[in-house]
Amino acid sequence: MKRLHTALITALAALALVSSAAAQAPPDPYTPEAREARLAWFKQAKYGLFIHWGLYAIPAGEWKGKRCLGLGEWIMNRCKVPVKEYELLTRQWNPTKFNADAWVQMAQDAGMKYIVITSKHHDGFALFGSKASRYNVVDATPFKRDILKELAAACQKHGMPLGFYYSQSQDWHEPGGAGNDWDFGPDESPDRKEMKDYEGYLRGKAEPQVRELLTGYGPVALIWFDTPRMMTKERAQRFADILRTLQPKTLIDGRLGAAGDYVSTGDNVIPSGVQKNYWEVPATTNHTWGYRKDDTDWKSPGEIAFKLVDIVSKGGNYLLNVGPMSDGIIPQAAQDNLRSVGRWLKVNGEAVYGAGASPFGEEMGEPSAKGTKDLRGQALVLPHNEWRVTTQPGKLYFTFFQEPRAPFVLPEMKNAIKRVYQLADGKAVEVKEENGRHVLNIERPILDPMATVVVVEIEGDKVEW
Ligand code: FHN
Repeated sequence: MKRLHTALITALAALALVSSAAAQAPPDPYTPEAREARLAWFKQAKYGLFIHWGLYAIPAGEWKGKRCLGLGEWIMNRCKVPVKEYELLTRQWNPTKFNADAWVQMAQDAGMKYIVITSKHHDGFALFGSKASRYNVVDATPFKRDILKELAAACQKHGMPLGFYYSQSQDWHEPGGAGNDWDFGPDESPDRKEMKDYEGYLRGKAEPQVRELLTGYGPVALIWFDTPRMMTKERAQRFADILRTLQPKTLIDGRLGAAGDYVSTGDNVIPSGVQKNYWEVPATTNHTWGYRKDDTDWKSPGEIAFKLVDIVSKGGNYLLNVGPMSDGIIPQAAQDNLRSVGRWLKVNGEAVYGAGASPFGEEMGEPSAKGTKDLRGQALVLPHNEWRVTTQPGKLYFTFFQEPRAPFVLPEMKNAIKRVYQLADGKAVEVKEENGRHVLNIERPILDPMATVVVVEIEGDKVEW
């Protein structure tokens, strides 16, 4: 009896130990619940500013007096500039007009809710002081200022989440990094054997630099990995583990090479319909990411507003890029266009921030009657761009990009309608019932020719059919 009693006490003590250890252990960042919690701010934010900035802003699309076609930040690759030559750009890096506060202020004026900046792009040059490689803004340039430190401080001051783009695979500066075949030969043999000391590069530069980003710059909202060449599951997992250990709340984008927290679509690729998973589209304001002096074909505020609402109505986030010039100034035309959208968002933001996807879908387009497939092999959808729907509990936001037909017949739903009004001025919109359908009489000319939001308040949280 006494033995049984002792055994019971020992078992209870062990149980208490285990449960107190469990209470103290940090929550497992790999659970679906932890992922969902990490994504809460992202789901709310919807619209972010991408910044591609680096040495490539100096040549700005031209090498030795010749235009070098392609993306501005790819100039080293496109014109096969040897490392030793490209490195010399560091001597010219002196962006005296760089002002982190002004950038964050611009993002805020634009209505953007997070910022992601290139901490190191494919050219291998780091915009932050790094012990892992001296090829960085502090150690290799006359400017010496840590761009990311200043931006992180400004973001903290303005309450703006900040994330870092990091090119984990391609590094054209390093013999072991992927992508530089003009100085260091091909990455892989024709039978796909690795030809470089890629492991050495990952362990000696990329992984330590990601650690530096997660330990020296306060809370990091996300790390935006890109072009996962030779990124095996095991290698990608090493990066994921660094993040989950150092900052378990930091999001991983969709281009690490193993499951991130959300899907990153192709550049400028907006899906044709609602997507279930969390997703984000990285997009340009002209046709390049890094600054090119010859690219002035800017998206208009109307185009940007349409894309933003279109993306939100399909359940995604819009990460829209600017490429600052080498003096630190974001091209004025891009700033102006973004600020115009920001003014629209000031009165219409309810239809965007934290808004859910459309419950309908017919407004987005129709599959080609010929059964044609697009470049990705998906059914080709002929888009309709007149209006989009986003949602909040009990509310449907109809955003019109063209003056709607009058009367405008609402899509079918069982819910009773409580109230209909224009979001920008609160003015009531007349609603009638005809043949069992709700019909709106929206005033003409339309209130805001760029985009007018009409709110339909319904009985119940969600649309019912
Ligand atoms: O090669 C990069 C490119 O320079 C740019 O950074 C974009 C942004 O999504 N990502 C890669 C191409 O998809």
